[in-house]
Amino acid sequence: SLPIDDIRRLADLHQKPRHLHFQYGTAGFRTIGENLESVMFKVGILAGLRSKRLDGHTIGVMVTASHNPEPDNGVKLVDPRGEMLEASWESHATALANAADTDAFIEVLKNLVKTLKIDLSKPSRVVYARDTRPSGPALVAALEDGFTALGVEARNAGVTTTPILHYLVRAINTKSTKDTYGDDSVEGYMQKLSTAFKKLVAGKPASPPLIIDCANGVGAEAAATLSKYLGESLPLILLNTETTTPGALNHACGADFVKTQQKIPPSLSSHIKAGQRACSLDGDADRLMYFYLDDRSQFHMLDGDKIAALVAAFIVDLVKSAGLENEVRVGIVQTAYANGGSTKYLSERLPVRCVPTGVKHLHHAAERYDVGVYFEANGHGTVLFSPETQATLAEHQPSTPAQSTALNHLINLTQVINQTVGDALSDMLLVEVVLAHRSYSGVEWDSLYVDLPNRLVKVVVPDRSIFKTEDAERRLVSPSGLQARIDDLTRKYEAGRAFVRPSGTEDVVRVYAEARLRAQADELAYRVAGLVY
Ligand code: NG1
Ligand code: ZN
Repeated sequence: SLPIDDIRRLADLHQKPRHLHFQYGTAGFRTIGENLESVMFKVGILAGLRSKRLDGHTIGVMVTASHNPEPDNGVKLVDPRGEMLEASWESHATALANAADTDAFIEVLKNLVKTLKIDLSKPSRVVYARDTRPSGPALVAALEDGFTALGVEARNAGVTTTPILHYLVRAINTKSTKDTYGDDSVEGYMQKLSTAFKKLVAGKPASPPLIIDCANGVGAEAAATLSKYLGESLPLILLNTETTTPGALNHACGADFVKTQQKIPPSLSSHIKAGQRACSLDGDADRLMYFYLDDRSQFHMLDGDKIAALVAAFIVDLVKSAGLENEVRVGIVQTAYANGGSTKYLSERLPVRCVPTGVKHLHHAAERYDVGVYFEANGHGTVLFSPETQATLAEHQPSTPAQSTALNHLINLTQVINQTVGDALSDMLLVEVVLAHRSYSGVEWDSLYVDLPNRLVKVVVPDRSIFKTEDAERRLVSPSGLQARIDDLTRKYEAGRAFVRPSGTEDVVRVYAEARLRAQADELAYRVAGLVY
């Protein structure tokens, strides 16, 4: 049975602040770090229960608030294959987090054990990590109390990136099996990525050093380690690596800044020269934005949509060259935020699906293709090779040297890509591989298609729950009549497209608009926002 005395004693130390309500949303629990202690303790216990439910397989816990401001923090669980927590458990997490006091919490726990048929005699194993936020150590201590309360075998992965934690979960759970994913250490991960990368770029002209804006976050440490493994194969210049300077994290830098401001982080301007490219990570290194300055020093952004277009076209060509076009179908998954220019370009070449915001939706849709490429416009994404496709690649007998080369490239791509979750550093290597193979600079990559000018605005409303959507969040069903008014407005703009949806991570409604001309996209966004307000 549950160790009630231990749970009660420790739960009393981590009381829920009375006035707060918590919600396990698209990014787990996320709010001001100071408010999260009780949640962390409970998540520690929940992770242990999930492990017991899954026969002692290792569950991951990541403490991060990604691209959000430094005072925020958050926590999410990672399932044994390195994927997001199964959706049905999100409501269990929410129920536990909102139990008002220790008695109520123990009641909810007992109910969960009963309804989920959890065998408490099973072992429970968890691996956990945090990003560089100042609130991290105290929150991790509360999490560890949760592990202690249930008697979880917990492994501390220290301060590391979200995608590395996902990798570790998968590597631990596949250790000494035929599906082994790599050595379960940061070094194992770096070794895996860099070995595959070096094979993929062998014989290509040396790349000029690549500037990485590390958002003053945990990506700085991971990138420094990766750089050692890459050596001459890809020289890196790391900027915004101030992980201990108060207030620096994600401040006027990082992938979210680049995407939302559509400009170069000021801290980079003196480092990047005309014609050069660079990239930005977010605060936990799972989002990646590229950009370059043209020869007139004009800024151009290469976002998740551009990455998807670059990578998908490359994989399609390799599949053809390997003689596998009848066996291996490549498809794309996007969200409503994908630029209309990218959707047009991609759908002329490949099957494209649109799904609601949130990695779990993208990931699951991508699993339905033989090779599923998914990227959010904000730079979060990866490529999934189905188990059948990986077997096909391993068994296929190429009939020409060209087929053999293409096949090896595909196999190496499965190694350089973090298939558990989007990983800025792995995605960066992937982009650099394609650029090297295509002999593209930023200019040629950018010219695959032209982005429609677009504008994203936030609207604070009294109650965002009245906004309900359909058609992958592209249309509103409630408040009634609002969608018709948005349609009327949108029709007036050439290539106009606009949609409204409630944010899953902030207490706001988001309005997105695009149109042929910059001024029109801005005007449409502000007029739609006016309808919402
Ligand atoms: P919300 O707040 O639901 O729009 C944001 C991002 C998502 C996704 C999640 C999870 C935008 C417009 N939205 O979601 O794409 O990354 O955070 O972190 O960028
Ligand atoms: Zn992130």
